[in-house]
Amino acid sequence: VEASIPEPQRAAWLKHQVGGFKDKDGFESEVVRHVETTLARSMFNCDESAAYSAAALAFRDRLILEWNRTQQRQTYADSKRVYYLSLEFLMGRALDNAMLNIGQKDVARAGLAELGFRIEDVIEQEHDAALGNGGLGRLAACFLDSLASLNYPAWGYGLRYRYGIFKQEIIDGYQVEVPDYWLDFNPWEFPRHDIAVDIQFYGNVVKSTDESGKTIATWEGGETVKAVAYDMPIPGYATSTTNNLRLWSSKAASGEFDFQKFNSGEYESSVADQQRAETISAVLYPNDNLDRGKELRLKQQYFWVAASLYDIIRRFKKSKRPWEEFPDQVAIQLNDTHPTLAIVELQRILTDLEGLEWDEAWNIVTNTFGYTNHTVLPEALEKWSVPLIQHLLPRHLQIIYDINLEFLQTVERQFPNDRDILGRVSIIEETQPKMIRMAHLAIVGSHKVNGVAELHSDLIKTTIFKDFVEVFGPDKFTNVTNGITPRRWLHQANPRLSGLIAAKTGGHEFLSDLTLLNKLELHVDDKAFRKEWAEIKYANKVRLAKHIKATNGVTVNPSSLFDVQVKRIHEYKRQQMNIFGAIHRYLSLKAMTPEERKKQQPRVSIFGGKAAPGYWMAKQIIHLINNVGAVVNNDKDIGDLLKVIFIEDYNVSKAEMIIPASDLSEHISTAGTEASGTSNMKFVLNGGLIIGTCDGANIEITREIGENNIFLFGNLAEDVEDLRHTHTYGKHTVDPDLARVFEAIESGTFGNQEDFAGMITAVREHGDYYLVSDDFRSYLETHALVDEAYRDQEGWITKCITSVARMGFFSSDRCINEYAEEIWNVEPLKVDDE
Ligand code: NBG
Repeated sequence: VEASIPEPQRAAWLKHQVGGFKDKDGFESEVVRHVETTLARSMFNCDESAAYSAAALAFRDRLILEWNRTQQRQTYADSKRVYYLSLEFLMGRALDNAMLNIGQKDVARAGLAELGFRIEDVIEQEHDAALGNGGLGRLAACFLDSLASLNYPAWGYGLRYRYGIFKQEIIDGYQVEVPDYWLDFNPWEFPRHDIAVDIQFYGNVVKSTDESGKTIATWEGGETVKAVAYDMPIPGYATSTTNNLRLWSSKAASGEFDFQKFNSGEYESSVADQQRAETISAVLYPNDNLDRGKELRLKQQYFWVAASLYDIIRRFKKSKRPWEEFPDQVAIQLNDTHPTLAIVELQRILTDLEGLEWDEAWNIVTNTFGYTNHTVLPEALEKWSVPLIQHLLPRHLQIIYDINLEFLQTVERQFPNDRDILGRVSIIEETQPKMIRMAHLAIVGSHKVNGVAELHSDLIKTTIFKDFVEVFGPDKFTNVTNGITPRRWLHQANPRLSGLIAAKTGGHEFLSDLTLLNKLELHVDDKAFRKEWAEIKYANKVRLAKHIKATNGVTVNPSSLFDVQVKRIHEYKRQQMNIFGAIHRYLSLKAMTPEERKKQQPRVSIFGGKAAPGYWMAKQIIHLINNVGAVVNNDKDIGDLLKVIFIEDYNVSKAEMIIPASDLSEHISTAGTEASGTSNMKFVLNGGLIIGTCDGANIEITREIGENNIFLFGNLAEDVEDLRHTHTYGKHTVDPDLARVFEAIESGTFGNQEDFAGMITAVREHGDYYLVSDDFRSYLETHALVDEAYRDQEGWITKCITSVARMGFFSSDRCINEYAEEIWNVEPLKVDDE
């Protein structure tokens, strides 16, 4: 429907168009206006939370105007757009980011001060938007920032979960999950009640023949649920481009509730349909790197994918182009296999609804999609049971079978003498029940498949997707090493360091071109610069120490070496090895004379991260860390020499405080298991060093910053398989130092030994799948090297500065440009260009 204002009335519009605040005064009057009208408060009733709300609304108003201009410009230019489909967007807070990206933080600081508030306190009021689990979700958020900052016409599509990742509380050393209800007040979203799509589930397929004798399949009946759009503006840094993140919320298709039932007294069941529908987008599944195959999760995936495709196609149709031009106008990136049903849904729309021939449709589909793989862990690879898909999406199951049939026929022609390959590459796994391998479907339905770091991209080509390289050739598989946005992870998280770097590199240009950091190497010997560098690190550690005091009640000395491991708790990430190492350190210190102790490097071992609620071993690891802390932190012999801290509820905002305060961070996954890791990049960018395995992006970080600036240890990916074979199930001889640690745990030093039996058994009895014992010695030795290196403070600072100078490669801007050129074939489009 045409809804534009007729020419004669446009003058009135232009006259009254608002522009958003321009300066401090304008900002203040917007804040006061929002406090007094939008929030219905006054200067006698304005706390920090109200000040936050009003400041956020003032910025939101500005953003939405830029948003409108960007959308108008992109519609008018009608060039190719990118759609990033992700079930997770771990955005964190928006206000600070908005202020910095549009360059108005100083204005806001001064304005808020005049109105009686400290900007830092106001920023702290915001609840994190935590619609993700870990690295995968945060990567999507960094990508949105880069896409907007580089002026790419791009949209994110996701789900508007009512509950994001749970809030973690630590009670008596145990993790307790508390729901994260974050939508109470969210000024950053715009409900679009006019943009609603009906989504179908269940029902059955009816076949008929048309006049020409062609079979027509129609999907009929079943349940309908409404998808309502909520938009979040994504401001680019130092540009007018403000892109859109569209999140779908589920509602009952037929109004609020069933009035007939209500009137006839069936009050409860009258709301049941509504609740059933709203359940779809109610909650984020809290598993990281684990697939559980739940029906509701499949419903979420189809609901989101179908609504997004409907929206994308509606936009494409506005330009009245022929279908064959779809891949020239639309690039869709699948963030892991979660949105893979989009491949099937597009094929269904093109053939069943738009009447295209199968081959013509399939050509469009495969040229539209790109698939990013984020893990090789078998337990994380998605499979859906055939009966479940049959039940929920009967027509899609038929199409999947047809896709598979066509695919296997070409493979058979290609390898006529190899019967086994068919079974290995098939989209259907012939188990009981049969399973659909979503990664296989994603590969077959995309024109490019990429891994997220070099080692990972090589591994997928030589292990899990080996046969597909044979089938499609090597060019379909590529690598795009992950990156992070320097805006949030340096400028926002560490403003003083960002300022110092700006002073030495000629302004804040490096935030748009991170390779400019290399200018820092010229100043590595500059005394005053080094001094300020050290002071900034110290101040960041003081800030973290205050947080630890306030939340854990433990006093830590900011002069100690801060040794940090913050990430989701997972056996493959080996937090257990870290805490075993800390126990080893504790036992060694205890065994020393007071004289010997004086020579030791004081350390604070800092942990943080959530365990999936159903991941028993991960919860045991958290429990052990807390119990070790309770013993060590109160041991008078030890004092400042060792503290063990677990920081509750690790999230994006906590990361922004913790990362700038680290001296050493741990990225110690079993080689070959961590696809990339992205916090490793954040820590180095903030002037901290790494202890890590030769895994994921650690390898490329080493190549960029130099082997002398990183503490690598442990077995290599290529040796892991063989090592596992040497482990005898039932009686594995563990490293003697590790055995001493186990003895201490088993003698009850850290509480009831039975609470930790599982962690020990996994190593000693169950084959030590993650090679904790194999790597323990070299881990301890490398930590000894770290202590030695840290004692030489000047040498340490040189390593830190040099590393930061060489981190330019890890900007998500570089990463997004690679996707744009090698996978999407899209060009930037500046809002102000005519
Ligand atoms: C995660 C990997 C990380 C990687 C992020 C982003 C999944 C399935 N994978 O190593 O474990 O950094 O993806 O690519 O969450």
